[in-house]
Amino acid sequence: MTVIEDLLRRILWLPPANSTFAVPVDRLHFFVITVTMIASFATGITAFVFLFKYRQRTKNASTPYVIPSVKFEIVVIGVPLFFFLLWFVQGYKDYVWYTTPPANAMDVYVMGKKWMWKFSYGAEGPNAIGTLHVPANRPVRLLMTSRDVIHSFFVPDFRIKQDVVPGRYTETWFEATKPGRYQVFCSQYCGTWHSQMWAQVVVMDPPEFDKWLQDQRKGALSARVDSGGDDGPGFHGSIVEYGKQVAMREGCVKCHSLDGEPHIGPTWLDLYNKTETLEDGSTIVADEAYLTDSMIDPRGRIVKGFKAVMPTYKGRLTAPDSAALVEFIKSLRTPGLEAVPSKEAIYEPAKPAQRR
Ligand code: HEC
Ligand SMILES: [Cu+2]
Repeated sequence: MTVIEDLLRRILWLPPANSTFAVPVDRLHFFVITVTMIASFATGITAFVFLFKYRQRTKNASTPYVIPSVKFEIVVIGVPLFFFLLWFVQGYKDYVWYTTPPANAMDVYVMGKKWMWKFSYGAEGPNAIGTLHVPANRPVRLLMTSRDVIHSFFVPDFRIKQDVVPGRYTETWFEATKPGRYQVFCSQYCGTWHSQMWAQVVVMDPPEFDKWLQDQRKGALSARVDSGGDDGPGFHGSIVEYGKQVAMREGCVKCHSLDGEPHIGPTWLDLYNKTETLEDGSTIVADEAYLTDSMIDPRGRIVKGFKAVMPTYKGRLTAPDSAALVEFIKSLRTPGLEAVPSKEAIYEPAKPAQRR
């Protein structure tokens, strides 16, 4: 990036440019912005000059009838068209680049779900919630799908944004240029905790990344729990296991048993999809939405036979935490009773699409 580009980036409040793609995207952006700014200034100044120059000088002055020359018409239509075509050609070139992952790209499967991002590195590779580790200066292709509604994977520092759609795979790719941590946002409004649907991309030096991946492959076999540090949820294992940890950490299990015995609160065994009778006599099916609501707003619906003593976890659980808790509750089934088909199992990374 040149000094001028860096200055423009600051003036326009753009995030730092940390992928190979960010530079051409910004260049096009600056080009379009500069041309349109100059053109609108010129138009504004012309308007003011005309306002003065062609003001009504006498009471009965009539407006002259102007017939512009052909040359004038050509310039007025031609110049904007020329710039438009330049933008188009440049934009098209960038677009083709952006939508064509290089053949040597590393594949990572991305799954969006309310309200978390899950990353997996193929069959033997590790899984991670909330943190995507990638090497610097190597292309990475993301094969993305959603488990529920439309989400969108947005990394401002990389200038990539791609919708993530249930029932089909979308892809995008990037090549990060600088080791560091970068914020991922969901940019499709997807429900209560959309604003917290965050993840992090951790860009590592390639040798460091290779070592990390190897360690993770070993660790994935023994479902290792790493306590995380500042790595977000920091668990590179199954989401159910992670949910269990959250339940321990938050003390849910002090009031909820996992073995079918009611305690201070109802048991979590076979709770999922159960028809629950509430205090006012109405019934409700304990689906994902109900389970989530019960954590945010426990006083909203009180289960019959229990006291309203559950504290609210609104603001205390992150979105991935509550999603993982729901998955944990869903996993608690009496042996023999038909298991809830875990959507995790249904989520099978599809074969990588034919490379272009
Ligand atoms: C102080 C005890 C207590 C703690 C701690 C507690 N709960 Fe509860 N919970 C209850 C009680 C009592 C009820 C039943 C009354 C009600 O619906 O509010 C309940 C109800 C629920 C329900 C609805 C159950 C049903 O049968 O419909 C869910 C889901 C739930 N809790 C989840 C959680 C989670 C997740 C945590 C931890 C993050 C948690 N609870 C922590 C006492 C507790
Ligand atoms: Cu989302």
